[in-house]
Amino acid sequence: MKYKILDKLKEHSGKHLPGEWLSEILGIPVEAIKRHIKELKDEGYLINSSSKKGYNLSPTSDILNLYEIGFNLGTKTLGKNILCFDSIDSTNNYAKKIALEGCEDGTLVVTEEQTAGRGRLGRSWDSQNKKGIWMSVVLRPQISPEKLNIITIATSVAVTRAIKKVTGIDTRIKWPNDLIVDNRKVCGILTEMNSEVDRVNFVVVGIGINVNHTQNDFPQDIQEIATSLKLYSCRDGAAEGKLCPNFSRSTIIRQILIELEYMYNKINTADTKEFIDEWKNSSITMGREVLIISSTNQYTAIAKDITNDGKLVVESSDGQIKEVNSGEISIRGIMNYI
Ligand code: BT5
Repeated sequence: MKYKILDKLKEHSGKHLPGEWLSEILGIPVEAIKRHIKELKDEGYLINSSSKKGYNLSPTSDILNLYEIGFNLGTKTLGKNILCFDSIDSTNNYAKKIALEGCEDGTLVVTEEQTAGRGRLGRSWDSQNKKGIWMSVVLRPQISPEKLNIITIATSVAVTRAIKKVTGIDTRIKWPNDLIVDNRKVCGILTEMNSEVDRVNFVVVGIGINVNHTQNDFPQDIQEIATSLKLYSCRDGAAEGKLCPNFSRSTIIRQILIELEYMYNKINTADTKEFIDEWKNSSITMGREVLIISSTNQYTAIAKDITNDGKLVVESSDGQIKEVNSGEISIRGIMNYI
C-alpha cells in the first residue's frame, strides 16, 4: 500500500496531496496514510508534510529499492529478481555467492555503498555511499569460456546507451572495460566467470558508475583520473554558479537492465554485429596508438579493430597484427597517461 501512495505522489509531483483525498481514493483510513508516509520517510523518501496542504514528494528523492528499480520494468530476464542493500563488501562477491547457490539468470544485486569494491587484478574500486551505481548482474550465457570478452563489450555498449538516453551524455569506451568522459573514468566494468572447460556456468557483470559525486567525493589518489556524470554535465554551469541537479540512479539502472537484456539476447543468438559496430563508433581506442601492458611485456601498437568475440586487434610497430584478449592498455592523453 505504501507504494500505491508513492505512485500517487509521483503522479501529482509538485503538488501537495491532502491525507483525506489519499484516504478516499485508496480506500484506507487517514491514520493508515500517515503510518505509510512515515514508513516511506524512514526508507529515505523526502516527503514534506503540511497539516493544511497535505503531502508532497521532493523530486530529489533518489532511492534504490525494489520498487524504484523493478516496478513496471518490462524486462523478461534481467532484474526479474532484485536484491538491494544499504552496504555490502562487493556486489560482485555477493552475486558470485548466490550464483553458486543457483540464483536465477538475470538476478541483480545493487547497493548504496561498497566497503570493499573491487576493480580488476586485485585493484580496489571506490564506491561512496549513495553517490553512484554499484551493481552486479548474474548471467548464464550460452557461450564458450574464451568468448567472455563479448560480455564486457556488450555491457559497455548497454551502459553507454543507457547513460545517453537518461542523461544525454555521450561516453566513450576504452577497451576493455572503462567508460570515459572528459578523458576521465566515469564507469568501470568487472566481468568474472565461473566455468568448466567448454561451458560457462555463470558470469557476474559488475558495473560501477560515478553518478552524483562532486570533485571532493573522490579520494585523493583518483581525483585526477575520475569524474562523475554530474560533474561532467555541470562542467560549465558550476563556474557560472548554476545549480547542478543530481541524476536519478534508479532510472539509469532500469535503462541499463533494458539495454543489457537486449544485448544478452543477441549474445545468446550469436548475433553480435550490431553492438560490435556500435562499440567501434563509441570507442576512444580505435585507430589510436596504445600501450599494451601484459603480464610478460609491454609494447606500443595501433588499435585496428575488434573481433566478433571482443578481442582487440592491434598492429605493432614491426607490422605484425596481433589479437589482444585481456590485460591493460593505456592511451595517450586519457586518464593521465602522457
Ligand atoms: C574497473 O577495474 O574499472 C572495474 C570496476 C568495477 C566496479 C564494480 S562496482 C559493482 C561491482 N562490485 C565490485 O566489487 N566491483 C564492481 P580496473 O580497470 O582495474 O580499475 C580500477 C582502478 O580504477 C583503480 O586502481 C583506480 O585507479 C581507479 N578507480 C577506483 N575507483 C574509481 C572510481 N570510483 N572512479 C574512477 N576510477 C576509479
